[in-house]
Amino acid sequence: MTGTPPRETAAAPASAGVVPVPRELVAGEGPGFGLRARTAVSGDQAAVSILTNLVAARTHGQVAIDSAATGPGISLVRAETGSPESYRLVASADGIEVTGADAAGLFYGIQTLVQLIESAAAGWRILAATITDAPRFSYRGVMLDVARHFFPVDTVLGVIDRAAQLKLNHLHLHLTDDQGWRIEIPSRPELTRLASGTAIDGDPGGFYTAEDYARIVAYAAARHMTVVPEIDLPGHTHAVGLAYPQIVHPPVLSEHIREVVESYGSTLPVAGEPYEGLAVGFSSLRIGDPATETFVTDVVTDLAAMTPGPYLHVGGDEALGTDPGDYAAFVALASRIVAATGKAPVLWHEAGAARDLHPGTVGQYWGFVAPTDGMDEKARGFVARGGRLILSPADAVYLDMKDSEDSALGLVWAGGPTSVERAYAWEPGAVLDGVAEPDILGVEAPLWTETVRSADEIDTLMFPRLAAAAEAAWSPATGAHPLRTWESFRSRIGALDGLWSALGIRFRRSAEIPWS
Ligand code: TNX
Repeated sequence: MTGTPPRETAAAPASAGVVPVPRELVAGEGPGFGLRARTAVSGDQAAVSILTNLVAARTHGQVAIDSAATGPGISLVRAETGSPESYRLVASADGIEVTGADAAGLFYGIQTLVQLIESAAAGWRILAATITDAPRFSYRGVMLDVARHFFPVDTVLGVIDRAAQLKLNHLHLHLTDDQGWRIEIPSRPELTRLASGTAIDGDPGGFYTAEDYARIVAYAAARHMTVVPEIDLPGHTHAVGLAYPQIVHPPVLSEHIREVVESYGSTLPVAGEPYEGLAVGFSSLRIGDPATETFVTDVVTDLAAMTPGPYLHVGGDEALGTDPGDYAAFVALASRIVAATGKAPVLWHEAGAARDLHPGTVGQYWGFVAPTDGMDEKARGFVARGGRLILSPADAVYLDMKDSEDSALGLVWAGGPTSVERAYAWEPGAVLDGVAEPDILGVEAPLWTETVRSADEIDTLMFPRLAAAAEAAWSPATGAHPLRTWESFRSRIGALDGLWSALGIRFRRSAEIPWS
């Protein structure tokens, strides 16, 4: 640790429920700020309304934040100076001041403030503290797979609220897969008309209209979150074949695929029929066919026009049904098609081995914390071409891994069930040799939904492990901060019980956490 050593100690009460842990936190003296039934507020209007809603929820309607109230209160200020997304919070018995460098910084300061609310004998109070905070990485993501199972818009909005509260700022939507195409593409209406109706195990399908998608994007933006849409190519495209059979190969039913299908107790995919099983890697676009290139251009161009954020993800994972040479040529082509729309292409790490990727293409690493099978080498390929990496180590941050052996929800392929401790105990800077801090764009926790059917099940798998990913994405590196430890994290998470319950999050009370 360089510079001023943080004065916080593990025992300091004001760190109680602050997750992710802030850069610097100094616990104040005394009982903190007592919230009155009507507590005065002043400052930025958008921020006031966010705070008002959160405080009402947290205090079960007992405290109203009110600009017309008098007495000591809360001031919310946008400084318009300082590093992006940073904030400073000073809470004492006399009042509270939250100063954001920008609107996002102020939003994050409010999230911290709400985590400092405690119920005491004398009523609700905010712990005394001085906090100076800024993120480590600019990309802090969560991914929701809406292809294996489809989730209504309101469920997606709930995920945005839950992630934003942990200072995550990107929502990656996995919009297409073998089981369904979930986003209206105006120039290709057959995709949603013919390929969106079903999901895994005969569950209902669905898709987002362009209007639905715009609503998700706007709701996310109001919470300082950028939507990253993913169209998974050239594998994971069985559903495309329901709409455009001429550009998709019949399923490649290798021995491997037969084994995978069998292990899931599913049936084999059949060309032209909706696929309701779990197996992956059997489908592929026909590479080199001009009709395929036109298709990709149409889809990417429409999606880019619908997406204000800078990124567009074109998949590239597990293309076992595609010839390796064709694969390399295709991902390079797809990266150029994305770049031509002005967006930054993002691809899963497999594509990093392709020579002609568009320079600057972002890679998403989903290997293990200790890389196997040359996956790290592929990830380094992006950096060699001027791109940066999003880290999603599967054995740490894959939210769809079972959280315990006996859980009915989730899968186990990434090293078996993932404990909260395993989700926490990894350091982004230590996963890939030869990848330096500036090469890391950020951290993202994906939730694949083969076994997930409802908003409650999403919560059960996301919480509390999403908070571990958020701390890896936001807080200083392990070893560079006294509270960046599992022991501190588990006690801070335990103190969030009241807030998460009040927000309606159906988190699982993992036995690893001292819930309070
Ligand atoms: C691997 S990780 C996949 C997905 C599955 C997931 C299940 C990656 C890029 N692909 O197709 O849903 O495992 O955990």
